[in-house]
This record gives sequence, C-alpha cells and structure tokens, in this order.
Amino acid sequence: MARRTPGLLALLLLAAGSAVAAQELRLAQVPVSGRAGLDSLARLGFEVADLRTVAGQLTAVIVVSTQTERLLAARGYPVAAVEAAPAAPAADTFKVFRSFDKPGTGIRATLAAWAAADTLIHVDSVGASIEGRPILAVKIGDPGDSPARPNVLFMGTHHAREWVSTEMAMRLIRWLADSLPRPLLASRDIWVIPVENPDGYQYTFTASRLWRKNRRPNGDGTFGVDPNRNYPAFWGVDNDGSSPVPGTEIYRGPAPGSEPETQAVMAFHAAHPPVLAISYHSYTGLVLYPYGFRYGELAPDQTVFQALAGTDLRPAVRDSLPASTLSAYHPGDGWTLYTTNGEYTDWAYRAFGTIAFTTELTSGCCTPDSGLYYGFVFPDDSALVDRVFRDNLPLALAVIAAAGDPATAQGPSGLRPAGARIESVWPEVRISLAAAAPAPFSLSVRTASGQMVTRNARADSLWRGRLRNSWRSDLSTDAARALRVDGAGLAAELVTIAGAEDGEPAWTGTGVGGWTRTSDALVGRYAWYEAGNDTLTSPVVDLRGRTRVWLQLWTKYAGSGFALQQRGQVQFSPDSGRTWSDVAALAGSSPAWYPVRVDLPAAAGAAGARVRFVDHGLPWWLDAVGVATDSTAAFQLIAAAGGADVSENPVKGDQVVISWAAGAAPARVGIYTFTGERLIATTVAPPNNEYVWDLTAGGRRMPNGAYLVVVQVDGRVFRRRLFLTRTGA
Ligand code: 0X9
Ligand code: ZN
Repeated sequence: MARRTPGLLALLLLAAGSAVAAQELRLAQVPVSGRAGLDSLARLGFEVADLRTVAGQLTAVIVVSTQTERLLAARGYPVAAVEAAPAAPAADTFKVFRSFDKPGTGIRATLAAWAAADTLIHVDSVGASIEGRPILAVKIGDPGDSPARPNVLFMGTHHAREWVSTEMAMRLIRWLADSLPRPLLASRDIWVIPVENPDGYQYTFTASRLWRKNRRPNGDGTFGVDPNRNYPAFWGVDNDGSSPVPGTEIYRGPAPGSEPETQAVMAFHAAHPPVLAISYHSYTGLVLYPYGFRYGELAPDQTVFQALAGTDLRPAVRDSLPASTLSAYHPGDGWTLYTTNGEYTDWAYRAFGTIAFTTELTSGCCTPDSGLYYGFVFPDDSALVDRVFRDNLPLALAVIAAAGDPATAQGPSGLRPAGARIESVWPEVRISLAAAAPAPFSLSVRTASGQMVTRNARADSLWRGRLRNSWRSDLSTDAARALRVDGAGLAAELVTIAGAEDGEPAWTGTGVGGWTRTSDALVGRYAWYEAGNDTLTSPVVDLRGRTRVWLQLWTKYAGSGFALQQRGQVQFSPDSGRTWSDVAALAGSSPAWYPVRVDLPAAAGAAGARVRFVDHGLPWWLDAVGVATDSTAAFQLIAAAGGADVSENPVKGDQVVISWAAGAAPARVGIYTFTGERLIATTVAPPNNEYVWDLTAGGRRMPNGAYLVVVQVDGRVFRRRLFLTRTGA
C-alpha cells in the first residue's frame, strides 16, 4: 500500500471548494403520519435522524438546507426549526474532537505520531478521497498481513457529522495496542479505518457541522454522495433505501461504487477480506446487521449475528450515557430501523461473507442550555466519549475473538449461535443448515389430515451465508403439521398451531380494547393485532412426554427504531399461567411478516404450558403461532416400538415413506409385487432410517393393488403389506 499525498488537482479542488459558500444545514422537524409518511420523506431523499411525538403528532427530525427545505414546503410539509444551525467553529478548538487535517493533533497527525512511537501501530493509506485526502487504515499488531490470521475491520465516520464514531475508532486503536491480550493480538489481523469519509469530516469542522456525505461535486450545483448508499450490493434497488436525486442526504451516486472513498474500502476488502467488521455511526443506540435492503428479509447467518449483537431480551451493548432513555442498544436486522440499499454491511456480507455490523452509537440526550438533545452534535466531553467507548468495547472484543471460528462465537451477553434447526414448519418451511451441508434434499411433510407428502427445498443465493444456509420449501406445504428433513437428521412437529381462525380454542385477551382479530393475516382469514398495552394468552398445552420444545411465531410490527420503549414481550409459563418468564422481546419497525423461533427449554414435559404476548404500545401482529418439538416421533409410529412403518396405508398419494428404528448397520429395503416380483432393492445407512418410495418414478404410475415391503435391519426382518388405492392408477 502506497502512502499518498494530495495531488495538485486535489489542492486546486480544495481551494475551489472553499470559495463556494457553505450550504447551511440545520435540524428541522416535520409532522409525518406513520410508515407511509416516513417512506415518502425517504423518497424525497431525507435521512430521518429521529422521531418524536410533538403535541401528540408523530414528527420526524431531518437535516435541511435552504434548498431542501423549499422542496418540502412545495410538497406541503410544514417545516419547523429544532434549533439554529450549529455555528461552524472558527477553528479546531474542541477538547475532544479534532479535524482530519488539524496540524499536530488532527486525526492524520495523531495517527502518524502513534505509528512513530508505537511498534504495534502501523498506518497506511488504502486510497484517496475526492479532495485527495488519504483513507487511512491502521493495523494493530504485526505490520504484515498473514493469510493464517483472520482479518477483523472497524470503521468510523462514513457520515461526516458523526464525530463520535471516529473517536470510538481512535480509542479502540489505542486500547488494542495497549491492552489487548497479546496471544489474541498475535492471532488476528486487526484493522481500523477511523475516517472513511475524510473530506466530509473535514468539512464539518471548517464549514458545515451537519454535513453528512462526501464532497463530490455532483455537476448540478449540489455536492456529495452518501458513502453508505454507494456500495455495489442492492445498489439503487428502490428509492426508499437511497435516492437518485443528487442534492439529497441519501444520494446513492451515479453508479455502484462510483466514489473513490467507496473504492478504497472495496479494494481493502479484496486485499484483506474481513471475517467480521463493525462500521460505527451515530446516534440512535442500535446494533444492526444484514439484511437491511428489504423489510422482513432475514440473513441466513442470523443466528451468528444474534449471538454477537444479542437480542432485545439479551442485548450486547449497554448504554450508560447519563441522559440516555434506554439502558441498552437495540440489536436487529437493518430494516428494523429503515431500509437502505448500497449500504456497507449488506455489501460486505454479500461480497465477502463478512459478519458485518452497523453500530449506531448513542449521543446522550439533553444539552444543559437548550434542554434539547445532542443528536449528531455529541458533547465535547471526554468522560462521555469514554463511556461510549467502554460500552462498546465488549462487542468489539467479542468480534475479534469470534474471528477464529465464528460458528462458536460468543457474544457479550453470553449468546452462542444455534445449531442446524427447523425455524418454521408452517405456513412456510424454513430450515437453517450448515453452509457446508449437502445441497438439495427432500422434505417429508405430514399434513393436518395425516397425509404424507414429499417436497423439495431450495436455498436461493440470498439465503446462502457464511456459516448457514436457509432452506425453504419450493412448494406450498398447506396445513403442514410435521416435517422431516430427509438426510439431515432433523424433524419437527407442531403440537399446536393457532392464528385467530374460527374454530380454534379461544385465546384470552381478545375483545374490546384488547387484541383483536384482523383480516390483515399472514395465512388463513385472520391474524391477531394489538396497538396498546394488552396481553394475549394461549390456552394450556399438554407437553408431557415432549422434549426439545420451541415456539414458532410469525410476526410483524409497526414500531420505530427511534421509539424503542414500544415493545412486544413474549412470555412462557410451565404451570398454566401461575408463573411467567420472558422468552423474547421485539422492537423497531417490521412492516413485513417474518418467522421467529424461540426455544423453550423450560417447556419440556410441562402439563400446563402456556405462552402469552404482552404488548407495550407496539402496533403488533401475530399469526401461525405454534408450540413445536424437535422430534422424529411423528414419523416413527411403529418404529418407536422397534418395528417398521409406512406413512400411509392404503396409499392415496404419490409417495410413501417407509421408516424403521435405525440400527447400527445399513438397513436393506425390498419392495415386491404380491406375485413376488422385486421392484426395489436398496440399502440405507444409519442415521437415516427411512426410504421414500416414489410411485411415479420413471414416469410410470405404479398400478393399484397389494405390495410387500421388507426391511432388514441388524438381523431383524419387518414385513408390511401395502395397498395402493390411488385414483386414476
Ligand atoms: O442510514 C444509515 O446509513 C445508517 N444510519 S445513520 O443515521 N448513521 O445515517 C444506518 C445504516 C444501517 N442499515 C440499515 N438501517 N438498513
Ligand atoms: Zn451514519
């Protein structure tokens, strides 16, 4: 990597830039009506920085210029000032914050001084900005890059005004060089890019405190591309997650990866693909992970992301800023804040399988003089910046540790990734398997009427991850009640399933002022819905004899990443409702249905199991709520007693599943006509203990009549007479 200095052209550009009057940016608030209002603000190119309720009206906080304010006014938005534009500081005279260029103590000078004084700190440029500033990458530890050491990357300041993110990165460099246990340092290649967008960052010190983008002259009199909308993954897939309009805050640029700052990060990834990464932003208190480009789209590695970022029940990053209203950062899929496209973490995850997080650092709340909030303008107070750093250090260290083997990652809250498992049985089959597990397999599905059907499963490229693939059924599995993943040793059965439909045992809490049945359903005619503070409680479920119990639920909710006090709480009771414990919590915005699996270890064997949903002001929908068990029992009726069984007899469908109690040695399966003609002779090795006889194999339909099935396993022989009574055969 070559160290670069600003070229002549860049110096000329710098000079020209300062002649252009700084566009004055300030915070403003505009009333919005719910999600639709927010989406239309996004389509106009505003990045919603905060949401508040002002005089009972939902109000978005955005950054406006004279120009963009006119755009809003033309569309009938009444724009109200939040506070005067923060004065552009005359010089870099802060106690904590420093510009990129400031002689002696700026970011560039500080890094150079650290590198000169410390053998564990190495600084290099991985590219140059539009104005010719170096994109500095700091390597901590050994100067060399070893293929034997996994790469971990931390970045600050994609967005110019988010100064605390650069200070987070700077403190991290110092801490890692001074305090990271040496064996860990010696076994990782750790990189920090404290200022991804140096031109924009510098501009916030010299001209406009609330500048967000880079300093690209767009050719129409406006400046700047949003560096976090310019990456070449899902770039520009819609106009909510980024904007095609150059003057806006979320302008995606003329082409994917068009900006030299983006290209520098791309080149860095190609040379040193990070196993894990954190990109620091400010100021909401979130730990977000892919996917972010589309509501409801779950990353196949979600369990790995969750182990590290935590869940709303067990968050990984605490928030100890005195003025913060919440005690922890909300972890979640990117879209629980809002959708973005061309964004860094989605790109790094797609392009390099990087387990990449966006941490939105908090910024406290209230300035002493204004009684307002800091927002992007973090107080110039080293004790407060240190707190942000201390709060975020555990996740940074967990990420460094996890790079050795992300499959065994352990997050600060103690969570670990779940193993291979079924995530949902119905109405859509979802299965999480190791990415290395063999490709397409078949699913045996038992329907509500006891029919056995076979389906294929597929994993589209979006669902292929670093450690896990998410497999889904390629056909509707209407009324699926049990599922076996043939060859993967997984099975699950729904003990109960409910979704507010007619004829189901009643749940309590529905009615006037409480949860209602809504026709806005995922499946069937109805789902449950609640927007207030009521509780929906299931009937008692008898789980005697059941082990490995879990809850499947499909949900959506219309909260906000800015109003995380609105929560949905999921609780379980093993004793018919006498005692309850929290098993999951939901917050943020999810306008699309998605499935959640919640393990219920305390449910094993419970005679009086119940679940309930306690709403705390979150507009919340639920459907397809079921108590499930990871068990093959549903498929081994007689097999459980040591025999062999068939899925259906007489057989009316196109497949019949023959199963038996697996032995130590391979089983031999023979199928004969009643006159003794052998049709099938095959062996099945344990742990597989089934054979699917496809009655349409080879394009011919097996004639109706009697057949004989013979299974030999470990010296025992089972014979079953099978009748085919299919219509049309
Ligand atoms: O909009 C962004 O780029 C990030 N927020 S910020 O206020 N710092 O600008 C969030 C990006 C995270 N990804 C998604 N929300 N999808
Ligand atoms: Zn940001």
